[in-house]
Order: sequence, then C-alpha cells, then structure tokens
Amino acid sequence: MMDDLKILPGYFDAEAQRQLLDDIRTVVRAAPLFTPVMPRSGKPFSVRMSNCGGLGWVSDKDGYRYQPQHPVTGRPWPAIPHRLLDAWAHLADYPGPPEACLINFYSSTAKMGLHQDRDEETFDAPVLSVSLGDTALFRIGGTKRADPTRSVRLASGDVVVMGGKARLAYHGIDRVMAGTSSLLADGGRINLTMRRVTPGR
Ligand code: MD3
Ligand code: FE
Repeated sequence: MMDDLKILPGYFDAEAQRQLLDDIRTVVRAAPLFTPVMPRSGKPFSVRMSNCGGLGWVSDKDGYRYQPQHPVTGRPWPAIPHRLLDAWAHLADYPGPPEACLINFYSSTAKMGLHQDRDEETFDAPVLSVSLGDTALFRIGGTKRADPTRSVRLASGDVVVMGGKARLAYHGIDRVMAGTSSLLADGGRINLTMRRVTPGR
C-alpha cells in the first residue's frame, strides 16, 4: 500500500517555489478562490479552492464533480503552469498530461477531513500533490475508512505521488502549522493536486 505513496521532500527548491507561487497568483487572478460547500448540507469548506486545466473540481449543494468552467465567473479555467506540467511528465509515469489541477488554500485554521478522491472516471493515473507555504500535518490510511492511519508532515516544496493502491487511500489534513514557512507573507498553505479525470493520453 504505502509503497505506492512516494514523498519527495524539497522537490521544488526555494527559487522554484517562488516561481510556482507567482504562477499560481496569476491563475488565481483569472480564476478567483471560491468557498465550496458540502453537498446537501451546504456547510462551507474551511479550505478555499480554485483550479487550472481543462477541468476543475467543484463541490456545491448538487454534489462533487469536474467541470470546464469556474462556478462563479463561468469562465474556462486557466491553463496549468508549465512548471507543474513538467513535474507531472517527470514523476507521474502516465502517457498523457493532467486534465485538472485543484488549488487548495488553507488559512492557519483550515483543515480537510479524511476522504477518498474518487470523483474521477479513471484511477489508473496517480494524483500528484505539491505543497507551498506552511507545513501541514497530513494523515493517510488505507482503502477502508477504518484502516489504521499514519501522519506525515508536508513542507513547502514537497511533492507527493499517490499511485497504485495509494490512489484510493483515505487521507486528510489535520492541521496547518502556522509560522513554519516564510513563502506566503500572510501565512497559510497552498496545495496543488494534478489529476487525470478521464482515461487515455
Ligand atoms: C492520497 N488535498 O485536494 S494532498 C484533495 O493537502 C486533498 O490539500 C490535500 O486531499 C491537501 O483532495 C492532500 C495529498 C494527496 C492528494 C490526493 C490523494 C494525497 C492523496 C489521493 C489519494 C491518496
Ligand atoms: Fe484528497
């Protein structure tokens, strides 16, 4: 199971992190962060989100789904920055490019409950995650909710590749450790996850 979870500490060095942050600021100017709500209950997430790529992940009262337009502006999502596409090409071991890149922004109090990523039509590609800003306490378990979990700190510049059995592992963010990075002047954490939604190249 965990042999399919690859953690690459410091994959992006300090300069690459600043460039990536610049790329994401440009994306978020065109596709502003929005606050998703839980299906049915309408309870807001503590994490704010945006996307880049042909498809973006959204959640609203009707459910979770991927869609080609921003839910608030109605515009198509911006393209995925080349630095992220390069990391996918080097690390994903998949014949095609990512179709979606979800941008999660965590304030110092935001968290994400234990969940599986299973809104995609295919699980044959890995999910590739990039962390920027304050360190997070990441929890990962097995493919059943009740499976034992372990905690891993994810710091700015770290990349995680979830392939094979780890692709359907339960995971979440327990907390963000304020003051652990100076990348974001106002603190907080950004996580980028590149995904394949449909099979093929
Ligand atoms: C393990 N994001 O967006 S990234 C998510 O840090 C999400 O924002 C977290 O969970 C974050 O869905 C965790 C690391 C991650 C992403 C996807 C996974 C771990 C994963 C998919 C399967 C298993
Ligand atoms: Fe997830």
